Amino acid sequence: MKLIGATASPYVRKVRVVMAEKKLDYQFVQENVWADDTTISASNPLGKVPCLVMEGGEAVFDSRVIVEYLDTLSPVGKLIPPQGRERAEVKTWEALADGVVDAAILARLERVWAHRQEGERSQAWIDYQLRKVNDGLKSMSQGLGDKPYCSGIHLSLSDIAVGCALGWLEFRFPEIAWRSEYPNLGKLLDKLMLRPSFADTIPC
Ligand code: GSF
Repeated sequence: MKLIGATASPYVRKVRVVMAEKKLDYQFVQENVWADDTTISASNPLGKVPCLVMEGGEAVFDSRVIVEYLDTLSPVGKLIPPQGRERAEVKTWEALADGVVDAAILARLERVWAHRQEGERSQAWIDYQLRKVNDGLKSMSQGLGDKPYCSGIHLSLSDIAVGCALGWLEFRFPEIAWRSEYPNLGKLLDKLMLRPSFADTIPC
């Protein structure tokens, strides 16, 4: 399997952490999707990473589809419960964590996207997206409470998605003081960082 991605991307990191936790082998091909000469659309017509390219050349995207597929490849370290309420709970945590990142990326692009002129940037839009980030962080913190993991009693995709979202916020939005406001989220990320899967994929 070939994973097309970038080391700064939280969605790509989620896939790489899952690969490592499941002890799966893959080739990591780095692609700058923002470069004018990117060839990502040959694999993913949406022009986004991560994109998993299978042995036969078929492409699988987006990150939620990829991690769901990877979890079926090996019984090692099951990350998504097979059915029912537990499964819906884990997928909702993933949607929440990804949603926080989606909103933060929209806010960031409004500020930094190279093809948007100064007068075209909307502070109201940035504030609107950052409200979602703050509400999402609050909801994550409330959902985690004083439990060791976001859902269930073991590591699951919930923790991986939340850890990737928090790690990316720390990287791109150091001004958001989520660690002081939500110490339980900081504790979770610190615990995740002790795992090689997280330590080896720090956003850069
Ligand atoms: C989001 C992928 C994405 O936006 C997923 O895979 O979960 N829902 C998708 N990837 C970004 C890279 S990053 O900001 O992490 C991307 O490839 N953006 C390029 C573009 O044209 O939006």
